[in-house]
Amino acid sequence: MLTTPAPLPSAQRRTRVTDYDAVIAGAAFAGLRVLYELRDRLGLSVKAFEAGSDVGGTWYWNRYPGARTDTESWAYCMFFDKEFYEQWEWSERYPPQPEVLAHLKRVAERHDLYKNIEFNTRVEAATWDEANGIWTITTDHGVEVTARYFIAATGLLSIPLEPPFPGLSSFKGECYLTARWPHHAVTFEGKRVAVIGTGASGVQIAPVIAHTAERLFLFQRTANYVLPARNVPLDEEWRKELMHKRDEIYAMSCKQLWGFPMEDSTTRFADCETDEERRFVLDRAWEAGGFRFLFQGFVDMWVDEEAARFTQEFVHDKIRKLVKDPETAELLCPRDHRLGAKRPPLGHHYYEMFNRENVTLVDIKANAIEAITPGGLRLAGGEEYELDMIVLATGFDGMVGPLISMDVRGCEGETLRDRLTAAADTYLGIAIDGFPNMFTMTGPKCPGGNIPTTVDIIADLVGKAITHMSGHGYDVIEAQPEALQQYVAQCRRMVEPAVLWKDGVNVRSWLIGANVPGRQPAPLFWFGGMELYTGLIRQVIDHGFEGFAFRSPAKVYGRLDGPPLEARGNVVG
Ligand code: NA7
Repeated sequence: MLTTPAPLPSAQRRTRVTDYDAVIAGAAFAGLRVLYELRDRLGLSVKAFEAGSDVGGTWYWNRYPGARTDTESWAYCMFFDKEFYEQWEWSERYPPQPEVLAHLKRVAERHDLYKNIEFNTRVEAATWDEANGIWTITTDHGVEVTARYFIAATGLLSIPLEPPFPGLSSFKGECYLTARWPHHAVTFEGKRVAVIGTGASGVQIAPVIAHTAERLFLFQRTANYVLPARNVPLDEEWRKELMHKRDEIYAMSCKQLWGFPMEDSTTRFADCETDEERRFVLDRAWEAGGFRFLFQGFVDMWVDEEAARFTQEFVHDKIRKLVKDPETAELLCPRDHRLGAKRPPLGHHYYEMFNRENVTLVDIKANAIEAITPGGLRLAGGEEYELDMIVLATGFDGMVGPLISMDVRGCEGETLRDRLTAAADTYLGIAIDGFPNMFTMTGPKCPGGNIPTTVDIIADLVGKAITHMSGHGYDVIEAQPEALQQYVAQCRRMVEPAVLWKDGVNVRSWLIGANVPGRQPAPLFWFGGMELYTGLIRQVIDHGFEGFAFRSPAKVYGRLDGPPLEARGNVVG
């Protein structure tokens, strides 16, 4: 494992120039997968930089109690290593954070990926040199390296939004961001705890806190549709059955709308003649647990007004049955948006939690948090809450944030920051015109849902594109602007008729970037389903990388016609 010296004051910084074929920013699912692709399958020299002290990304930082996947374990994994897939033993239907982290570490160990990763090191900048066809990548330690390819594997949800509450630093108690949960143990016993936010993070952590805290105040601005996860341990028989179905599970994931190995429903709302039949369809999906409710209910629920309304009332009825206090139940019923406008969290006895004596739901929709005070929190209406701890589960600058957190400069000095804040657009989620030889592993408009499936497909395409370049003697690959625009238009066309777009803007859905102050909402994902996307990728590859342009700059530095510079010990002081 390589280590980085402590940063020097800028005046004393020594610049160490090394050359790699590819530099990767990030070492989680995407970074590890693409590192394997480029180093082991293509034989390139690759360097990865990772801000954390170990692999994992989201699963490294979001180590809050209760954190676990919302995807079933048998699909939330590294598919590329079949032998490993068949050996790894998941304990539950939805594995907890430490298990996902262990899975990623084991993959990195098995393939000796650690030796190519420099930890505690953040990529700060990347600058394209058109004349020489190279990227210069600068880290927060002041180290500069050059590479032909720059791969941003910086994740979707790695940049938390700055909590907007005045007075936060004055708070005298403990304060934690779920997205930056500390490594030391945190106890809730006997404490008065506030959780702010009812997205997936708040919904996961709250029931765990409720278990031991003296009091839990859950501050809710927008009521969410919390679907029952129906988590269970995997018994030996089930596990064995799944372990041998890797190919089948992967193939199913590559077909399903959101990349999950499940059958999509073909039942239309109008197919059912009576409300009883409709309730039967939804009940079956509700009991199946997790995202099955989204995909195994009505196929037209996302676009049919009546289906969406019926589904909304169905969930309201469930909430009223689960939550004993009628006033709390009504507050928990989402009324300002239909299911599908926000990413629904999965609940692990979430609604049942409100039946505990020590839990209070605080509605802040019309009575916002005005300030954090030294002793707690104050609402605009003047109500004060005395607190020992505040947990902030207030969301992320999804997709765009991780990319614009680096100062990336492409052709003619154009910055990725300007480009993506103006329009969160890429070609296939992978490439952007004006930023040659750069690939984004989960760029805006990549397929959403099960990210391990997405990054597997994208890593494969990146590998094939680079192989294609070597075979044809090309030095530079770049998305064609027309192809990007066509792809973006297709993404928009698919979203505009959907509940996500119609209701999502008003309720600040992060899936369309509507939660980031000052940002113009836009679809952040390809919502056309995995089958269409994989078909598109096949077409791109079969047609000689349709939508990409290839060229050779006047002079190319570090051609791949000898051992990589690093192997030759070419370190320039
Ligand atoms: P989310 O889903 O973006 O949820 C953030 C929550 O924080 C949401 O309930 C927000 O309310 C709330 N929030 C944000 N700002 C405020 C302010 N100023 N006042 C009150 N409440 C606020 O983030 P998560 O981390 O839970 O989940 C993100 C993804 O991680 C998830 O979808 C999975 O893919 C994994 P709002 O709804 O905007 O009213």
